[in-house]
Amino acid sequence: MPEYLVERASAKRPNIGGPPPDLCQDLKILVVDDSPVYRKLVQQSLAHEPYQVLFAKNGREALDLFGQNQPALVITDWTMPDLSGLELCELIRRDFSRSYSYLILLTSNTNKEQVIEGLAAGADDYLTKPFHPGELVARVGVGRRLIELHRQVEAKNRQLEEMALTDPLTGLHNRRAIDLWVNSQLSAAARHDFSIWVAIADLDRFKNVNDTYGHDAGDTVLKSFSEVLKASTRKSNMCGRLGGEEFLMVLTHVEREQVGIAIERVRQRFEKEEFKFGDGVSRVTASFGVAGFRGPCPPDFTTLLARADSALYSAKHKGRNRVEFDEERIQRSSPTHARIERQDSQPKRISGIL
Ligand code: GH3
Ligand code: MG
Ligand code: MG
Repeated sequence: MPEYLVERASAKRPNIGGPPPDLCQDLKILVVDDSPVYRKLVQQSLAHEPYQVLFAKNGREALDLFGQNQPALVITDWTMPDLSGLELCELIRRDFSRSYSYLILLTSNTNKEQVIEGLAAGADDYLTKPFHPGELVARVGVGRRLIELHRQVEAKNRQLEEMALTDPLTGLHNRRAIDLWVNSQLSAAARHDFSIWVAIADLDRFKNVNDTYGHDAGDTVLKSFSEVLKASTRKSNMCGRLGGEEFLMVLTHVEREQVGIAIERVRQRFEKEEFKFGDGVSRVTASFGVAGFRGPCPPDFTTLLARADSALYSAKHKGRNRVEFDEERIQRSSPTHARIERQDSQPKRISGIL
């Protein structure tokens, strides 16, 4: 068995006053020392602590294990044959900056200048050899508290980031998330030569729903439409709420005909939804405006949106509850793309195409 095998320190002792057990199980400590004696001493010191302990006997092995396991804490010797503990700290800080690990230098060197150098290299703490087992456990405990705080802050940040990109009413992506995604997709579409379509959906005479049945009824309709959208959106595509009763669908890698079919399906599904407001059953419909692009020079998102919006205007103008394509040609980069950019004299009703 390799010497750096993963060892789980004994969990027989009850975890009184410690962190929640699942967090402990999660907490990995990497011990790096070329001396088998010191590896053993550290192992014995942590034997009754509920951590998962990994061992490496040199710096290279430590880096490999670090990459594979992302331990929360590292206890490293200073002087080793390949990488020094100092270099190891520097490399960890440089190459694994996404998540914080607490680094403890274990050194027989008591020279203060070197201690300062070690802390400057990225170590959080140091301990001199020969060490006191209780002190090691206590310092590991300090590191654990700090790492737990880090994890909480990271989780909170992720949550906030998610919230900043989500529409609270429908759980769909909000305008900001849509902007980020579409802009990255527009560049990718130009670089890798695939088509991209945006469709704006606007609920028809939605103000009437609010005015007749109240704002909560309006919200129910918005949520229902978002469910239809989610159910109709493939993984590679995206949908979101632009604001108010306007939604956006983005479809990539498909030709115009398939886009028409997909959006027409959304329109029909929503039209069938029944809402029990007041004494009776109500139905609401939506109108759709679509614009597409394919070629080497992507338009900016605002331009594409404006084209989809003008198609939406046309859908409203022609009686609502329908899908209209913007037929304006943006560019023609090869004959195969001509289908997307075809300029018809009259905008087509999708129901006519189907
Ligand atoms: P059209 O068919 O021309 O689109 O008519 P419309 O009534 O849907 O359009 P209009 O822009 O006149 O009205 C949109 C309404 O959407 C007005 C506003 O009160 C309502 N609205 C916007 N955001 C929300 C929301 O979050 N919840 C609810 N319940 N209503 C909203
Ligand atoms: Mg509107
Ligand atoms: Mg509307």
